[in-house]
Amino acid sequence: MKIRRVLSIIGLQFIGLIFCALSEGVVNVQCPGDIDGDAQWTGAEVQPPNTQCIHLAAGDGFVTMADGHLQYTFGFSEVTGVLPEDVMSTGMLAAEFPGPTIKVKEGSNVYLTLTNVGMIRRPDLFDPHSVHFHGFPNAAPIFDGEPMASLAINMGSSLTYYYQAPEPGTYMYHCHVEATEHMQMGMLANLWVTPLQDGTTVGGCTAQQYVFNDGDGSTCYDLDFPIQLSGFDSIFHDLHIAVQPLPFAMMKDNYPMINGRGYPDTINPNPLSAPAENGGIQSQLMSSLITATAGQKILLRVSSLGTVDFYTLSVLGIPMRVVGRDARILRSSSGQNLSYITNSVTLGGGESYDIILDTAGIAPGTYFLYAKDLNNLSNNTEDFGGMMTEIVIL
Ligand SMILES: [Cu+2]
Repeated sequence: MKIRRVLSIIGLQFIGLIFCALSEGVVNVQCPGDIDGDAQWTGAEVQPPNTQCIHLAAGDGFVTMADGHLQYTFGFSEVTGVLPEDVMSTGMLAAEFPGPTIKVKEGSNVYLTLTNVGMIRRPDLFDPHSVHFHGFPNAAPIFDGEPMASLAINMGSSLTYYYQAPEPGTYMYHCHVEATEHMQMGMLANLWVTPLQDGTTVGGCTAQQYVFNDGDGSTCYDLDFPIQLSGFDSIFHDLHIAVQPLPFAMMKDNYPMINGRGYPDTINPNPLSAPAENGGIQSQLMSSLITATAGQKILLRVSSLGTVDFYTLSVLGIPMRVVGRDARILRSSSGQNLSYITNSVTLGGGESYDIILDTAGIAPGTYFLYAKDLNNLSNNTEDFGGMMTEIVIL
């Protein structure tokens, strides 16, 4: 009894120390030309050419599954534009799922600051976090985010990653600290690099948007949509918030999702309602509803950051042309176009596909994009859900 009391006092002091440390956290943002540290250029601040700044927070939060089940999460949140003194309070319990989409231009100098705001609902955890650009050609391993070969960021600390964006395509990013746990808990997001060819007319592409520097307009598109696949194992998440041992070897996803939601939440065009446990912060911002006018070319930027399963995706009624894979254009070494039409693609974790749906000649109506493995079309025990969304052709 005595020992338990001593331990609980030590525990309380420890938690107190953590919160003192967090409130004293100094947020340092490196962004050339930005004087007030909000990672934006306003007033007299001058943006250097080809420079992009981003500020993310890493912490915890809550999301709601399509059947109403609440899940505790870790995640990234957007704090670009927030003054340094407000970043800790803004980022706490604000984890988004998926995290904010990063869209950068080929050739840009990118300064990404990550601030670890701590896990407020698990104050016993003092996990660092990192940003890992998956499949991305980093010039130096120091900014790779893989914690054994580079840096990870402790609670109350910030680090500015620097990247040049040399290769256009569809990438993804995630935290690489204790990756199985932190990725399963929701530290996942989309990362896109747009090509220098954008803004020019090549091969009659009036939209002037391309997946790659194709030289012939063959990867031209009118609209692009994120399709990020992942799954939650609700037992793992429930044990996490209950401060219980985590059964890594038993991990089994029972909530398959697109962009952090199961059907029919995928077709809700708005952010989902904020869970009360988040204090009114919306955490599932990304809709997967795809709307286009007949004749437009839709680019699906498909990526998987599932930690358990492979997923097979299909679109009914519209041919899927695969033009890129893992952020590389499908071309032979002699320049031959190797794109192909299919009716399904299968992705393991960390893989991406660039798929163009040409809706010329497609009758207006509602089409489905869905996982062909039927066990992924459910929200745990609720049927007709999971990894599915709708494509509305007007
Ligand atoms: Cu992490």
